[in-house]
Amino acid sequence: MHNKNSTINFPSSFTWGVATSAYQIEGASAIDGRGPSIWDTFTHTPDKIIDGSTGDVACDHYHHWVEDVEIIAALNVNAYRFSISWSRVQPLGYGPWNEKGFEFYAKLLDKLAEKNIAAHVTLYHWDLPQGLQDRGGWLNRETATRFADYAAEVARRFGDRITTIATHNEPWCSANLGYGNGQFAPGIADTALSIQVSHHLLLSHGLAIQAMRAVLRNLNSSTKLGIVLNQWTAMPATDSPQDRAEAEWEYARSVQWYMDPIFKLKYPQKALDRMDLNKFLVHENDMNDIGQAIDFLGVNYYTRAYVSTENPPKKPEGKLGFSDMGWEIYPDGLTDLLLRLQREYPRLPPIYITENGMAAADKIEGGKISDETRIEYVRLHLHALHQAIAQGVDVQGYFYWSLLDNFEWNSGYAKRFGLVYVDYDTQERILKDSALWYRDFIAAQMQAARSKIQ
Ligand code: IFM
Repeated sequence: MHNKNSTINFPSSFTWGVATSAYQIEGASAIDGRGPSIWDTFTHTPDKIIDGSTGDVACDHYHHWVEDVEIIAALNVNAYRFSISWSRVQPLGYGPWNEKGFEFYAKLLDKLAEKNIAAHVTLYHWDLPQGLQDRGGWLNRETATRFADYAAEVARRFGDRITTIATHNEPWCSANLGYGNGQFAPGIADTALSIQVSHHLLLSHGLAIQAMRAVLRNLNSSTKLGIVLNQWTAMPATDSPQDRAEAEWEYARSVQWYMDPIFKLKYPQKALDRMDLNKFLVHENDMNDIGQAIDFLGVNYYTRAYVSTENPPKKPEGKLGFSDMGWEIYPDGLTDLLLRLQREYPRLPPIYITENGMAAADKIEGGKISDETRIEYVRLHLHALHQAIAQGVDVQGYFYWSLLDNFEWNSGYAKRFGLVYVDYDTQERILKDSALWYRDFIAAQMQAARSKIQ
């Protein structure tokens, strides 16, 4: 039996990182030519965000980026995952580029390089330029082409200094929360539309990969290209045929819906069978465009789906507790998920765990934030990840979500995911105990790797 208290060693080449996204930390929403995104519009619409807050200032990372990179370096990580705000570099999502916007990311990339921290960039973390939303947003096929133009421009400018570029972060959320239930921007609740949106997001991914490949080839660049998907295992609450069938449907519509087009060039039949497809239009060559070879898959894992057909539905026992988001802490699901991906996708490229972390009701006491539950969460997930690697899954890195407490979408600032506490009144950053633990854990891993080489 695997002992969850034993020391584990990850491969010496392993990537250790922390992650953020533009709208959640940058602030400076109307500075230096940035255009509005759908999240600016959404947060400025009454009753959309639990605490009525916006990302106008957030962690003011736009003005604190030097200090933030110093913090990243102090954590011993060798990688930083962040996203580019599309409307900062192209205010409308089409038309002219904004040089000031590109300058911000150029400075950030230079500073990271100076500190030997690899840059892992996401192009789209949900913040569509409002200019494109005004032309139909992700319901308009044209948006996929505009996205490919933007991707190519980023590759052209930064292809010499980015380690990986992910096209999308969690397209499931853009489609199912942005459209399906309307809890996220642009807030349109229509399930049939969400299916078409998911198709255009996947199409934009494939077109962007092709456009970036052409640019990177010319630059002789070694930047790796991929996508980041949020995934979970779906476990039936009981052994009943109904629960088991429902769990498979959940897995098909959430995980396989994005994986199959990319790695098998088709949508999963099990999902198609139960979906409302009356607004679903796929052009002839779309699946070939989507199914481009990619160099890595980013997996974001937080919890499992616990599926019950009973009324009221059975709830998970939560032996290890629940996070402040109400999500069950279930590390074994990460091992199960990775093993299932390995079994089902022969074309699976190397994986990065691009997000994993938990929200907790952190408090400063005596100048300290004792977030023991978060430390335990990370420790157990690293063990679960190690288990998957030991069974042959090619995982090359782990990024904690998030570096900083930040704007947690429709939950506003009420939920704190950071390793670093942010006092939003003063913008002071304070390392939580989990940050110190992660820093020391990585140092020990690096030390072990060095002594193996000697
Ligand atoms: O904060 C989000 C992030 O933007 C995307 N993945 C999940 C995180 C926690 O909800």
